[in-house]
Amino acid sequence: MDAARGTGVHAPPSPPRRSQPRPTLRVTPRELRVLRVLPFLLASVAAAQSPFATQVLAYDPAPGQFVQNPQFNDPARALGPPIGGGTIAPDNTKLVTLGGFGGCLVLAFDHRVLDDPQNFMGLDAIVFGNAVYVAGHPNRRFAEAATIEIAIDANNNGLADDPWYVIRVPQMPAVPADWWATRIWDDNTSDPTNPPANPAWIPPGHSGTWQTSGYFLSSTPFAGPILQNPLGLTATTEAIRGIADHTPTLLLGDTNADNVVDDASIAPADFYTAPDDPVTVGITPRSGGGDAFDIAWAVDPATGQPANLPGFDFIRLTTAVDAVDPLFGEVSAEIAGVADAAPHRIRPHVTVRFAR
Ligand SMILES: [Ca+2]
Ligand SMILES: [Ca+2]
Ligand SMILES: [Ca+2]
Ligand SMILES: [Ca+2]
Repeated sequence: MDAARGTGVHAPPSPPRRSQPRPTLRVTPRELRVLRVLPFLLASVAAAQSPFATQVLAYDPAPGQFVQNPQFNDPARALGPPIGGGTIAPDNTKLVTLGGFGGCLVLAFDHRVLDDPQNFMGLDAIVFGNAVYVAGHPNRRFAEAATIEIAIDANNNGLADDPWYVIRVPQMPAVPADWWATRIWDDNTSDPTNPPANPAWIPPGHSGTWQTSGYFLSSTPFAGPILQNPLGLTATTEAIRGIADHTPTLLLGDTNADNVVDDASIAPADFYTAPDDPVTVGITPRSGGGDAFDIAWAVDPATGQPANLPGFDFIRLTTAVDAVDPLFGEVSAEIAGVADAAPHRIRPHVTVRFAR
């Protein structure tokens, strides 16, 4: 910001201009080489316009209470920056529901998201949902888990038809494929053999019998609508990380997670690209919240071995729980956006000390 603008402070009058000899610009051969490539460098920077996902490649929600609701079934709501509601109550104005188990969304960026060691804690991307703390308690959340998978456009055709690698959640088995599961649905709501039991829960475009698949986070702590830290209510370390719709999305400009905006002028592209430390309970100062992950956490689901991806072009988010709560309805992830994390925005654990 230009602090002097509009303050009524006047600059002193300029001295009369005198004709001066034009300075000679001296450049070394090395500097000349840099100047020659500068226009190309600037053009490549201009080509990467958005730190947020820009394209929906697929959207196939599983049955759920919001899948026919236009407020929640438009996948374009996952593009661009999220709209956060804070830690107590979500903002539901910019979300897309994935519905029940196996419902999924595939997004792309206008550039490759890189595994960048310059990023805070090596965290490369952030997924935003509408999770909140239960009564403000950071170890108890209303959270509806979705697994995160990433892929690189290995065959370079612009399509997400390449191998998917799963972001490893600590609770997953050594071979994540062991938790891959399929759920059968049908549109006969009077026959309890296959869900759903409510015709309003059938996603548009589906009829007869069909199925969805995903990694099934079957047991405690994931199954219910309230997700509690397995390390206990006084824990300072997160036992769960690497899933989406787990950490609240803060109000834009709330730099200390107290639901009061501190910096009303910050841009979403700055605020929602600063990752939260996913290992520490609570939200890192100056982060916008959401669930950050390191591309290095991605593994080959068939072997459990690291995928060693240099980056990703596509991200797939899939509801990973299969539960219907009598009060809250089906447990289904909602997504508000995905960000490419910005390097060096946060250094909360680094204290710079000068030698005496
Ligand atoms: Ca990384
Ligand atoms: Ca491809
Ligand atoms: Ca605040
Ligand atoms: Ca955290």
